[in-house]
Amino acid sequence: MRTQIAIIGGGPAGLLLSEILYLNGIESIVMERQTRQYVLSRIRAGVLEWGTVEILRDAGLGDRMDREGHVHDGTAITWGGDRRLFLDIKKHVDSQFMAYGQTKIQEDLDNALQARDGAIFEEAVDVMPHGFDTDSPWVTFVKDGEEHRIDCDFIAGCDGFHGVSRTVIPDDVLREYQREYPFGWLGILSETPPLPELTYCNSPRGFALSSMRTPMLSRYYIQVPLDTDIEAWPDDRFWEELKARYPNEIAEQIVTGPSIEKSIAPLRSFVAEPMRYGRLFLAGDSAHIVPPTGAKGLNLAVSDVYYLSRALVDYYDNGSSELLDTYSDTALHRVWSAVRFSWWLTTLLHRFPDMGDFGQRIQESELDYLASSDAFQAAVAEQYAGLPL
Ligand code: RFL
Ligand code: PHB
Repeated sequence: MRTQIAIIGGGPAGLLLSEILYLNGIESIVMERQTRQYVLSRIRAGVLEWGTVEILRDAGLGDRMDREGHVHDGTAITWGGDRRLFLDIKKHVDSQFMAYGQTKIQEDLDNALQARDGAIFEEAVDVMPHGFDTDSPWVTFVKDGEEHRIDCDFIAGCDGFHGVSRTVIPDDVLREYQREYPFGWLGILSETPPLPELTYCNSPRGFALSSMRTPMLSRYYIQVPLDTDIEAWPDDRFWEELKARYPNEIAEQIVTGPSIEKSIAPLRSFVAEPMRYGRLFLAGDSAHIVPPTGAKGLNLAVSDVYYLSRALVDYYDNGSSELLDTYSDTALHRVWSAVRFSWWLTTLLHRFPDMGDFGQRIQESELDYLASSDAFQAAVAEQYAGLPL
């Protein structure tokens, strides 16, 4: 087989890239390790920056998002047992964000791919990029026991943190930067009405977050130690701990019910540089991971795809390699900014094992300052909303 762009990974980065390339007359083939059902059922992100909303609209993926997504002017933060700040993004930087689940984006991308009869191999095993340091790269994989080879012009590594693409870049080229946090997030989904605002919570008992998917679907998270056994967290215990972390007035508004999903995710910051090696380009979680506190992971995957698709379109339309050559630097500039913001917000809102009462008071003092300073709020709002592309 032959195509222009071989895309490894059919998550949001891979499928969005394939869609934008298609709209620009560029052919691609996607190779995805998992089954379609598995990919469609993963519960992950919920918050879209406005830049992401516009990129999805431009790719023809805006219809259901605009119907079912919820536009928010800002987000709430609580701390100190009774304090609450509404960080007004609209007021400070004239932007908004959209609450719309990644699960739905994945469905929308899948529907768009099916509608155009786009090329995808699901359950592709042993996917391996080759020859990316030459002008004629190719990818091999096994599907239903049969070996396949796809020759291409470029390879896009959109295969997430545990993918193969990053690992084939030689050790003396690839630099990796990493921080692992000493906790994870225990998340549940429940068919109950959410709090009206996304509400981040700093508490001496640990971080909590109240988020939403639809008016009847809530998403809640609590910080837990890394060695937590999910079996030790039946729903009753989860709700009790969640409410104990929020100020009473907010805890009273939380509507509890049975969970329909429950999972634990570790928190990590990670960046791999460069994001390009020869004709292999990394995009999304294959090149970087942020802790979910800043809601940046999916948004970065989308901005990477924006930069990469723009560069590929310029290459095919105008014969210019300039944007391909600057892709890694351009993408990494935005990545590091989001990595720093996510690290900062994580550090401000979580309970670290060694921080003690002193560390708790320092966090509360910083949050008090945030509440008192329009300038500080504007800076945080600007970063939460997402810097311009
Ligand atoms: P994905 O989604 O991991 O998709 C990669 C795909 O590649 C496949 N794959 C392979 N295919 C072929 N061969 C191989 N060798 C392969 N290895 C892997 C995988 O099966 C998969 O289908 O990466 P992508 O596309 O870069 O997208 C990234 C986002 O999924 C991720 O950044 C976000 O979910 C992060 N995130 C959030 N981001 C936000 O912007 N806003 C949020 O509110 C937000 N909340 C979250 C989050 C992530 C969370 N978890 C579970 C880590 C909340 C949580 C709890
Ligand atoms: C979510 O709704 O899953 C979510 C929202 C905001 C975050 C992280 C996750 O910062």
